Amino acid sequence: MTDLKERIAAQLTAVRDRSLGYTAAEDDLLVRQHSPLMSPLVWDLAHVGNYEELWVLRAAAGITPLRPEIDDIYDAFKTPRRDRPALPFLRPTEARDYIGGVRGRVLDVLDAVDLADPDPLRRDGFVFGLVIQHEHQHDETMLATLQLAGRPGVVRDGDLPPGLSAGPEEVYVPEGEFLMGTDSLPWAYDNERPAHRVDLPAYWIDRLPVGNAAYAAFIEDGGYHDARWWTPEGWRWRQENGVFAPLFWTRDGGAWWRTRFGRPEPVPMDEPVQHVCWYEADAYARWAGKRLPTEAEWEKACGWDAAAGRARPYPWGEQDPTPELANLGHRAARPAPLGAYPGGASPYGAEQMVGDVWEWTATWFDGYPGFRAFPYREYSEVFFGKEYRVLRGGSWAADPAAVRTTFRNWDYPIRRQIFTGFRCARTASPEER
Ligand code: AVJ
Ligand code: FE
Repeated sequence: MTDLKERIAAQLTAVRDRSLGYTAAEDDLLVRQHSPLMSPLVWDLAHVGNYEELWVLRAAAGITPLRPEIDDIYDAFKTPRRDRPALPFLRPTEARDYIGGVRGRVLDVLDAVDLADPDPLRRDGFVFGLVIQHEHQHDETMLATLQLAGRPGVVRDGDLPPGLSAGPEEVYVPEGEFLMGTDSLPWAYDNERPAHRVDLPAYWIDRLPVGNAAYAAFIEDGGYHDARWWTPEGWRWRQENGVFAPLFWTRDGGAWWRTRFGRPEPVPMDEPVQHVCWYEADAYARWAGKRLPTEAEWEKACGWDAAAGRARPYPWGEQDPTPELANLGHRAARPAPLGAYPGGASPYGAEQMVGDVWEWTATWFDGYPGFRAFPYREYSEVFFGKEYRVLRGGSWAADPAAVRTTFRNWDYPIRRQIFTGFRCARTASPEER
């Protein structure tokens, strides 16, 4: 086997071990719905197998459908999440058998395939990258479900580096063009393409994500009770839902507590805030005298190397993420303290851009100029428009295989169960340029 094939095989195994680990639970936990926002866990599990069957076995390798009668059950567009409990989905044992059977054949296809074949599904193993990233994304979704279920102990609680770095509150990004998106990363999704020049005025962006201490100051300053800081839609959302703090936070006397995977603990004031929706992030930014960065501002601050005239795949460069560079890959069930990754800084000096928490941006999810759907419209194109806001950077529950400078995620502005925080930005004033 070639190096690439070995890497693909190892990644397929690693992501499947994680999926099976997170669903190594009693049947009842897996078939029940824990929130109308989420699928039953065993639906996610068989859905990743069905996706693998559709794309690797049928589309790329032309293999006859194994179980065509279940396709509709696992089509995310046929049944919204809240209605999935009523589907005749495979029960846990059957689901594990099914995805195991698919996986065996996928490995046979991998063995036989020519990764230099110009067919765009096969070239550079694109279709394997597609299913690996897809399964990682569902693992993150399953974790959000397990947290809503209050399930403790699902993620190991590994060590994370201490918050060490000192530096300015904001870093400066001078005016100028940069190259957004990519034409060259072989496993990039359609929505990351094509690379295109974007010219931005000078701006400041927070060196670090907004932390719990700063966010608590917003709450204590009455931020949730002052319509000035909120957009009209955000204010309506806040009032209708009676929200006064991030999801999973409660007040006990003078102290903030949070429930993390079913276990209450004092809110660690040195961690990035997470479980805030776009409206909350946007309101905080206005309160702080700033705004959310646009998606382009976020990407330039993350990866643009002006001296080299090139975008970096990660803020620190080409090297794959390591535990010293970023908090990715489910090392612990939480973001690392602010300032834990000075070595992971971007050329402009922004830290923790990748890992820890997804970061809300000001931008609606849309296609780049010249966008072409590949391999199917329902991955990204059907979500374009003014309904979803772009999230960037990946969380502690994202995997390195599905995070990079150009990687785009998106969600409704009301979503809070996802592992999401934010940082602020502001346009540089003329005197600052
Ligand atoms: C990119 C995370 C918004 O979970 O809906 C999973 C990823 N696409 N299966 C989602 C996805 C198809 C998607 N997000
Ligand atoms: Fe999916």
